[in-house]
Amino acid sequence: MAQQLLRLLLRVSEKAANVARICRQETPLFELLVQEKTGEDKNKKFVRDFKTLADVVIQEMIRHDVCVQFPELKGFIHGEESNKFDNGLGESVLVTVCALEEETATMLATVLDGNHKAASLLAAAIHQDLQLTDEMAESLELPLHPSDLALWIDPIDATSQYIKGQVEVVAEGEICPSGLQCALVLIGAYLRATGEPVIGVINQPFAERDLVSQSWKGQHFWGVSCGSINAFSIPKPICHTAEESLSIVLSSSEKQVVKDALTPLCGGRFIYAAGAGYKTLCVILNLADVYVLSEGSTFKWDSCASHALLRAMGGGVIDLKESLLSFEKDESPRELTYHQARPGSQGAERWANHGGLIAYLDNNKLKTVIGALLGKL
Ligand code: 2IP
Ligand code: CA
Repeated sequence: MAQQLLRLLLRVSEKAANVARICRQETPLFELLVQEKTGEDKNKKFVRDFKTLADVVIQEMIRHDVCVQFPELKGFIHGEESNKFDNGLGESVLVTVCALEEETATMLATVLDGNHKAASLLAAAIHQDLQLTDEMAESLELPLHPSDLALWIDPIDATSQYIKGQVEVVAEGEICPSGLQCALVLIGAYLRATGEPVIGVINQPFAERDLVSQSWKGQHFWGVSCGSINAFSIPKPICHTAEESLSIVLSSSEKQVVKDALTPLCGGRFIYAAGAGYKTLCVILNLADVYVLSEGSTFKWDSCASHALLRAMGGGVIDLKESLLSFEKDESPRELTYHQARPGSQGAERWANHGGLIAYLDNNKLKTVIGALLGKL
């Protein structure tokens, strides 16, 4: 049943976070991560670049571990990355996680241009048997069958922040505008039939740094929304204040016309942060009221996990353009769905959230924001 799936997703998200941390902590991997390959060197190597490989490896590890326990999900686990790597000589290799650590290390060494040290370190992290205890998740019973579900994985959201590795120091309860804290592992499950997001797991590998050892501690969040069951693990109580001014989190690249339309709602005091996943997490943690994005620059894997969490908490993520149209017709806002590719689009664009989005917890605040954007986009 799906409660076992939730527990497994929590475990694999922790393994994924661990791989992300190890790639920054272990010198042979870190050197590859920050190395920029240019010119001839870039074309000769098997690896397009190591940061892509780190993403792919995490995605394939999640796919492998989930399929071992839930074979019915085979073919229904989708992610941001393709696991096919090409070199300039027309050769290609499929990056897969093998049954044995040694086999995975051998496969990785071929894409890492014979770097056995890096390959072994990575394979060890992938095959680690990591446990994660979450009492609330363990006591939950879910009326869902894994064979009705499919997954979207974003192995590392805000990859550029992950590579740059900047450390932002902010007070507790404040939003990080950028830095390692914005990098997240996102795993969302949706219903194959309707595309409704039902289980969300978010793991933040770099949540807190120990000042003495300089090592990072992560944190994770989950939410489940199916039928009458709405459960979530959010450490802080949610307090919906009746404040008049809204706190709105935006991408630093948001359009001026959108900011102008929203200025009366927040006095122009916008909050900017990196990462689509992280901005949505800010709404989940009640650090912001809404995340507004007018562009189609996010994808199903960016929003599925946090959407399930927000639904569990009474909020959601809507398609902005469609919801503006339905608002005019006095209809309810349109929630994003996850099962259908956009007809006529190619590649990743098929899975873009084309109409932009608004992530929200409070319905009234959502309506206020839609009202302010009406006729402005
Ligand atoms: C990206 C990443 C970017 C974000 C974009 C996501 O995912 O999170 O930071 O842009 O929407 O798709 P912005 O920070 O302007 O919101 P990835 O890093 O996985 O490509
Ligand atoms: Ca992403």
